[in-house]
Amino acid sequence: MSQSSGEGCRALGVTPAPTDEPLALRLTSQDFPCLDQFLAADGGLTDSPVFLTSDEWGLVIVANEQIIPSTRYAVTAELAGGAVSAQSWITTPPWGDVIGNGPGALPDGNVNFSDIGAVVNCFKEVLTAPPLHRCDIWPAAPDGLVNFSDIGASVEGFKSIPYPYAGPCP
Ligand SMILES: [Ca+2]
Repeated sequence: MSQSSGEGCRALGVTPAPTDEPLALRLTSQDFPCLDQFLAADGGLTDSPVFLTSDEWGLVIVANEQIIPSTRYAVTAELAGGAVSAQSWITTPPWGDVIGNGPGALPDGNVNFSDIGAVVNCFKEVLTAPPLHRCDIWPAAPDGLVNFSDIGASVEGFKSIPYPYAGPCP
């Protein structure tokens, strides 16, 4: 079984179960039937399967325009030849949800001042700030930067303003 977590409202974390056989990781979503792609080693998405061992995969962070808040994704581990080894499901936390309750805690489904503060800490490069992929929530394709726009996005999430961008299906 691969383990998956909603690392952030714009990021998935995927860790394949230990196996000697190389496997590919396929990403789909019941919410968006057009999404059917494979993970690349760097967390990008590609149309062709990439076969790696679980050691080579490690923890893969997927953070791009296909990963949007409050959406249920499925990750399927596939062996060469097409056999399915395991499937796991992940639901991303709501728009603006960056951290949970306590140091290093994953998003908990509530968007409050702690989440805004966490993005501010990322912006200020405070040592205890969450990792970049949790704070980099703006724009549609996260740009690898945390700036006032990301802070503003977390404030919008806190105000329950809907996620502004299209999903994985144009
Ligand atoms: Ca950003």
